[in-house]
Amino acid sequence: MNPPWWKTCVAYQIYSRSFCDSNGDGVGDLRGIISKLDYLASLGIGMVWLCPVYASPNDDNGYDISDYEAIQPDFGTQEDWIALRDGLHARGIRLVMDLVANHSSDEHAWFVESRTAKDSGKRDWYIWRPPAADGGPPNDWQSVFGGPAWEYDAATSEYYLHLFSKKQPDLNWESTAFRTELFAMMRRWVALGIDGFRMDVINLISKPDGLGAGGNEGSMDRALNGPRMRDYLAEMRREVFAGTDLVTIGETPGMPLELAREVTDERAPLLDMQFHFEHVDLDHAPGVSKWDSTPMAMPALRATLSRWQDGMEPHGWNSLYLGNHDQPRAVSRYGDDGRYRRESATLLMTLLLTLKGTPFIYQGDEIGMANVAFDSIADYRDIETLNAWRWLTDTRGLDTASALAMIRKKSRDNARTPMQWSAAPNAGFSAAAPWIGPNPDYTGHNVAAAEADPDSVLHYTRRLIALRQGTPALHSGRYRLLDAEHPALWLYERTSEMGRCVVALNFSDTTQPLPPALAELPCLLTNHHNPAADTLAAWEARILGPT
Ligand code: TEU
Repeated sequence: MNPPWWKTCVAYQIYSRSFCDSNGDGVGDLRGIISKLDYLASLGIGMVWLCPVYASPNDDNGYDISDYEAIQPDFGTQEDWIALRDGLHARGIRLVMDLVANHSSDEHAWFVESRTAKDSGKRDWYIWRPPAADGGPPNDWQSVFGGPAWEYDAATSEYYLHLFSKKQPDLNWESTAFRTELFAMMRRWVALGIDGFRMDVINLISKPDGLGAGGNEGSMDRALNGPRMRDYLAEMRREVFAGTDLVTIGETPGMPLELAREVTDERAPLLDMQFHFEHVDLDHAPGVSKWDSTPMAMPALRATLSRWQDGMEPHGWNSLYLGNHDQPRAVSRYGDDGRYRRESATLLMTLLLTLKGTPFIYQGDEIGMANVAFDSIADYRDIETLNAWRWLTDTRGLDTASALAMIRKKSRDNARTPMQWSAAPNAGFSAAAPWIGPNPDYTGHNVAAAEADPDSVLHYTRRLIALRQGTPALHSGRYRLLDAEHPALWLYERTSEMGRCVVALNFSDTTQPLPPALAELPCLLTNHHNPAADTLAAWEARILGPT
């Protein structure tokens, strides 16, 4: 039996606001993406995940949706969206939309109605609770973006739950009427010819029993992987996806491996794949905050990803990513964005494209885009970053230089600066000043320069995707770590009935001897100009085989 399409293709994530602005308002849009369709096709990708383009007051850049079926005017019109869909499909690229259904915007008509009265018809579409005995919030949960997860609403003297910003009230999946309407809305998108959904924080949808009135104190983590999550996902699969070949991709922070394997089990899947967070949380100081960093060391990354590679066998399926719109840039975090920027960016791309699972390339990583170091907090835009700034400087009392250093390292805005198309003003992203400033390094690092340089990350990425597509061991072969202890080399093989490949990655800036058995294998691809058979140069990546 042939594997489903989403197991053999490479995905590309577009952060719509920052990809390409066609109409000179400083904000990326659908026509901008359409103007880059040939570029997308030239990469060899088979799927685009489009970050939210729905109507939104933009408190969280579109992850606060006020109408699930309207296109945000900043991005264009319904006709533009149809043109994008058709342009992708004409090039053999599937279109995956973002589904943000754990919460809506507080400006969504559902919430506007819900908050009017305790007996409103949509009251139970959101999570309302009376105040605690002291008049304060029902429990001690803190929101992901800082501050209490409950907001008092004077109209009805109750609190509503918001795990993210207070403009993102959590929807109540216990309401059958809500779920019925949600699934109908999803079916209308399916009827429009989409190829799947990436589902935002989909493991937060089932809240623990006894929520409110002092219940479930301790940590918001109690909202993860809740008691009825499986039931809701099974119902959604039945109601929306039965009989289709659409892909369902869960974003699931804090979902343990055992549960992820169960949820993506191909014999009875609730989701086809999911994004775990273990490797992107490795540099968060435990128990403090994501802003407090510990070093990102290769052996920990190797151990974590190897655990997921092995642990999802034999019936689960991994989504693979090293960066996205919420994370610092991969080359700055796991590589060396200074002296070895090209080498480490290509090495990381090799890793991403040779593990087992469906790889997601985040826009700009194919040209090695790096973190930005803005001069001042005034240059940052992200709600999480701005809230963190107040917390770091006010509550924790850090001086501005220390707080800025933390922000520069971890801000989500690192991934949200405009896509660097050329050395023209605004990185060729827009004719006007963009909504967020470009990374000043765009003059040297951009698509036009990369196209002209045969050694660029971009050309290497294309070669890598083509190699993966033509080498069955690289998409279906089992992963096996060859050396769990080496301090600098990550060596693994991918084996299938159709052959075996070995991947050798040097995560260091010194030359490393290659084990003799590997040195004899034919080289399929390397990111180095003059590979020596028995050594790996600094940040060299080599794919050997097939054998
Ligand atoms: O992210 C979920 C999530 O857990 C993030 O909040 C992430 O952990 C955080 O940014 C890192 O500190 C999704 C979306 O990808 C994100 O852009 C949204 O802000 C969030 O959900 C709320 O919809």
